[in-house]
Amino acid sequence: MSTGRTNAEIKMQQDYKPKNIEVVAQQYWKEKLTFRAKDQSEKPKYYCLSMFPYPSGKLHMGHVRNYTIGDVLSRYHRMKGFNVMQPMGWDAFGLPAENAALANNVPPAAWTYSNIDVMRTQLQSLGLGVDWSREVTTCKPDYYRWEQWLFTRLFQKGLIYKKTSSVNWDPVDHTVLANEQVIDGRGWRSGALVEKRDIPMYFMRITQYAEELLADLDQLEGWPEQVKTMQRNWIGKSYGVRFAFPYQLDGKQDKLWVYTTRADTIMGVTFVAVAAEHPLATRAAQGNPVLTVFIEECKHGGVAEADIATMEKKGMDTGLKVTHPLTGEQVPVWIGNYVLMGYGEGAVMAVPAHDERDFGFAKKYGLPIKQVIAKGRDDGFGDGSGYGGGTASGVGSEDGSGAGSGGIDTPFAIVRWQEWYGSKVVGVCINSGKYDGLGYTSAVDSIAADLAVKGLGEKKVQFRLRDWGISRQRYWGCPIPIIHCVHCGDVPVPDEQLPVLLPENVTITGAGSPLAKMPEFYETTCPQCGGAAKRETDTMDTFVESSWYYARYTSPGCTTGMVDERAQYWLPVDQYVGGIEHAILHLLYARFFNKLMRDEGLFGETALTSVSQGKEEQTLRPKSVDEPFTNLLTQGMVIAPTFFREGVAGKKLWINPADVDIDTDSRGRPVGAKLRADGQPVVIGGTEKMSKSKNNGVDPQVIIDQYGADTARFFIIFAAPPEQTLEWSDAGVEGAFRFLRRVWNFAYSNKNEIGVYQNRSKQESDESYLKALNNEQRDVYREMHVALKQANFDLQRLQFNTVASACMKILKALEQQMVIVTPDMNTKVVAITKGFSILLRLLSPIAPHITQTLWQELGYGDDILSAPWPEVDEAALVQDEIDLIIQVNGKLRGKLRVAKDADHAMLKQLALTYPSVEKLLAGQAAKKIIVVPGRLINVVI
Ligand code: ANZ
Ligand code: ZN
Repeated sequence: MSTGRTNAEIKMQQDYKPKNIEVVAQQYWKEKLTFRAKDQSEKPKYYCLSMFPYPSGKLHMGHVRNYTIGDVLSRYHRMKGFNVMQPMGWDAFGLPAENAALANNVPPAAWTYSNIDVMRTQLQSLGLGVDWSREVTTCKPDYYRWEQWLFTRLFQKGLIYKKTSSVNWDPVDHTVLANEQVIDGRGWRSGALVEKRDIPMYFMRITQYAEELLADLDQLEGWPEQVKTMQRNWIGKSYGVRFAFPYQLDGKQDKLWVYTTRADTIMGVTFVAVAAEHPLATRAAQGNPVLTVFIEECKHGGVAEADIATMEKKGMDTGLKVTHPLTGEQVPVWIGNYVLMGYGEGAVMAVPAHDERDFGFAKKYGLPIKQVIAKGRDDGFGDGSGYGGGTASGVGSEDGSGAGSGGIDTPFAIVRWQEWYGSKVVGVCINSGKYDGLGYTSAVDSIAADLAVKGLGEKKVQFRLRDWGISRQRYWGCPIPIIHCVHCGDVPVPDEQLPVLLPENVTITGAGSPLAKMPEFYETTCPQCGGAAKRETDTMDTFVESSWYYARYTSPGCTTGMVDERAQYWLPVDQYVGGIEHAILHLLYARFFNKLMRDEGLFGETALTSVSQGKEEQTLRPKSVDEPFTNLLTQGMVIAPTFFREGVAGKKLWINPADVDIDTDSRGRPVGAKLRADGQPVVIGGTEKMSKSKNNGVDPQVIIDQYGADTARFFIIFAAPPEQTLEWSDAGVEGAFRFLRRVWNFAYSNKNEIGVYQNRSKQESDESYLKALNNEQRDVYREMHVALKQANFDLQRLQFNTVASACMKILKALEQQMVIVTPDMNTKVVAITKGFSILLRLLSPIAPHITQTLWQELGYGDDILSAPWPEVDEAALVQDEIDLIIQVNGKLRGKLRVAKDADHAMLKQLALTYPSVEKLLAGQAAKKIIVVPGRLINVVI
């Protein structure tokens, strides 16, 4: 551990100057290739991945938090003896580059690459232990080439197919708009009313993996429950009945199919509701202008499911009637805007007594409501407690919360299904003829059987999950490798013609995709017949690139495929760190891609065994990699105060916190704020997520320039546990800096003592010194190890904030150690040298630069990262002496240190001879002596 300096006099900088030392430490890591991960090792592997950034041009605080957390984990595991890999890259395709191109007249490629250069430098200045030799840039052909390769494989397998689908069309700009480019139903640039257009698009058959994507969530023990629930709801498996209402129209017999999860309520149907796009709606609108107008209106609503969930319920009678399959009654057919064409059959049996959407609809339009499920205690939901929450009910929204559930004021038991396929009984049928008295399961069974006899229905499992439309009519994305031939149809681009290169030097006009206007791009020949053919000009959804980058990091430079055999060593990712906003789509798509790649045979089949740290330990691996991310940490948001002034027409002008001075009252609470520039007051808004729109972002670069990366990192880790919201505080940053400066100052004041010890420790054992500690020194030594023990425990459960506070406690203990009066300097030196070495190592994942520098300067060693993780001195934790409180008549009179196992007779004796007790007794005998073991002795006189 010691570098064996011979010169006792250690020269080091007196003041903590983060700028100087951080550059030096970073240079050291760079030269030593410290973070270059080895694809083979005797150590167990630890693949630590943080979600890669979109190269917008500048790091924001959310990035800094994400990457600091990942880096703490990486460095900690490294010191714990793992073979660590922490890569970084760029999610480089996407719309903002096209928007920036329009605004600044630079090609998206040039804009993106220059942003990457800026952000790489910023990331490096944070001191992240990243293996940059594995950098992935998704807009580069060496990456997307393999995405195209996989596309062609999936296309041939039928896992990618073409289908006509609706998009947002801007009739003025003649372009397709992404959902986020539609603002209040209008195009973001043109302001024109957006229309829906049907165009052919490519879809990935993710529904084929729905069952596995759902089932495998159970094996993800290292994922937050909340994220798994959101995924389950998104996949939305439901068990129900598909059945038909027969009808006669235009002299023909036909059937209107519906899907229900509540077949037990079939006798309570009072109308049927169909989606506006349903063929029956179209048919009913023939010659009915009012209905036609209504249908058009419905079609103008958003395409997103979430919009539909929150929309006001609207409907219109079609005038058509269908026959109830069990009662034979005539039932009216309505168009309802809450019915989705893309789900189930695009039609529902409406049971207003027991479905809240139907209920609202029936109330609004005066339709009958017929109760068919008994309410009250026996149904278990009589108090309304069973509504909503936690099931896949309602229409899934992006946050997975479901929609529209919640108690409403109704006399009936409106119940969403709850784990009904388990044992839970939802209610008992009433007013349902032969089904009266049946519970949920038996009612559904017998109703499904009766429908089946008539050939009108059967039980059906259904998923909410839709196939993934990946075509985008955009330029800055991965070209879809398809060639359209009039003779041969859609032909995948052959391997030897990959990649289909995206031209990088283009002019973006905002009207239509540039690719569709470049004959040099789209004119080609058919790979099958050799005739003239046209290349597809759509590109892929950028979620495709982010679905497999984690795998590509394992195989940098691989030119033979998406990955090579190195993937088998590194996968799955041991720890994934990122924002909760990706809880559904990104994580689901990445899980899906993992399964696609596995089924393509890319992860091999061999079971690997490895030797860990010299031990004959067998790391058993599954036959192949089923899931990409073993553990998931979703970090909380970074929030900050907001400030504004009212502008014209009440428009808020947001002011950056950095430009504001805050006035506080005597207790430090803010009472007002002024703009520094003009000294005039500004309004204090709420504390909100750092964002451009509220102008409350703190620029990480400013913090790094002013205080150094270690301070930024320490503050971020200290201020909140990783999963929780972190409130930005300038005072907190100051505090972090002051702490690190104290660490530096402590090192500087004790550099020579520590230096002396480093030389001597080679000859003498520590044991004797530790034994020589006096009581006071021993207490402080123990405090330090108690803090270390807690920190090691907290590291295991990812509570890094308390690790930071343990570092503070240890420094305090060391400072105390220094001022304890003792004639024996040797013990003091050994205590602080060993103690400071613990502090430096514990602190190093959080503040890597200062700790690396001091480790070297004080002669502890060359590279702190290769030092062993500090372990607790368990012996120090055992307290052989304790302090007891001494009371006289219940009043505190002093403290007494005794041997932990002293018996009562001994304790009583000690209490009576305690000076202040002796004085009060004044020679008299005590009436009684009460001993509370481990706590106090009360002398009654
Ligand atoms: C009658 C009923 C009665 C329903 C009741 C629920 C409660 P999940 O569970 O999400 O799969 N539904 C079916 N297709 C629909 C569509 N295209 N658009 C909107 N809603 C649709 O949802 C299944 C339930 O959602 C079905 O069960 C149906 O309403 C409705 F007390 O049928 B139910
Ligand atoms: Zn052809």
